[in-house]
Amino acid sequence: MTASEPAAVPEAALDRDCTTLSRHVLQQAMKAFNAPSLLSPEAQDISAIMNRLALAGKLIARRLSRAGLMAGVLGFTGDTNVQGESVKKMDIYANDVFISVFKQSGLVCRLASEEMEKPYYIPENCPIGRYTLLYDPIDGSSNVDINLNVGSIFSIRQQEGNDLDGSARDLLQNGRKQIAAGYILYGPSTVFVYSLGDGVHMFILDPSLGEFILAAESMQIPAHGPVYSLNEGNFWQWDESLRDYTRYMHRHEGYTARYSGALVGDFHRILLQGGVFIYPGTAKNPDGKLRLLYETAPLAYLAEHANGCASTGTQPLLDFVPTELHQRTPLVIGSVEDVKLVESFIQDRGQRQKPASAVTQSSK
Ligand code: P6P
Repeated sequence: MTASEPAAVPEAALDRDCTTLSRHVLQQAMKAFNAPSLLSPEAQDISAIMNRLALAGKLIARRLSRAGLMAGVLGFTGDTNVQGESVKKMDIYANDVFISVFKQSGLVCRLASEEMEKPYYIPENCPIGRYTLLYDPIDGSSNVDINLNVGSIFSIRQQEGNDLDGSARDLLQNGRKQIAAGYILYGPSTVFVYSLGDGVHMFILDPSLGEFILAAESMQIPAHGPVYSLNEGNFWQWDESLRDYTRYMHRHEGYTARYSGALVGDFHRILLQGGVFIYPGTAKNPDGKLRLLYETAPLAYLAEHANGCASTGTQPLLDFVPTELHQRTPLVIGSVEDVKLVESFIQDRGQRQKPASAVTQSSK
């Protein structure tokens, strides 16, 4: 190579750097909506929505990266939210970021969030935008003050009817009504994972470009994985079937427990490596802690589109019909074999189904 000739950049590396989230979503949207061209309104709309979500992710990632250095980022506001949980300052900041990025967007008429009792309406958008964003702005916010991973979870639905009374009753439908879902994981790198119903795709934020760059397409959850993820601190509050399952995990080789206290991080591990995440109901809270419309249903949508599965323990999670906006459900999600094993303890109790690939150790 002479001094005047540019260094040959491998084609693949250049192409990969050019596969940004916005380019990828437009191609996916064409397929999802059987759109004749990139210019079809639906493809353009969903692409613009995803780009606004990416902007929200960048703004939240930036604030998290400086959390320990800025006043007013860490700690609690002193309020409690509709869930009865203490609100972190970061919860409110992130919630407001999502609202701000969709104002003047003309795309989203309603936003339903873990942090807001009722949906937030953007009136100027409502005559135009037929989309509703359902989101958990910061999932796992107890991790913020200790610099561990947190995430944002989102789900997009199309509004049905005019919702003139502001009851948003059309949102009380099962998870198969979602047209898109995903999450942003704020960890050592900021990761954006989404699906429009044709595969699950992962992007990593390149801060030097300010772009989310494609890292993996059409991700597949392995049929079985070594990880089981649940909070054993609640052991004595569970139904006996979950205690039996946990004892089974303790007695058999090939399993390892991982639990971060943030659903998005624990799910992301399972998306990449396989295994199962469980948040069961307890005697005190039979429906468990996690919320359907903006936590368990979006992740169940991703799990199913990555050849995994998700259930309440007794029915496919995407079939569950909520009765209220902040409906909770138990969650069993991840590798098909591992979810089925949990279900076998819940549904048949003693009828243990050993996964094909699990290795058993002589019982102690
Ligand atoms: P526990 C965070 O508050 C959250 O909603 C999920 O992100 C997480 O998986 C779960 O609750 C942790 O709850 O009861 O184990 O502390």
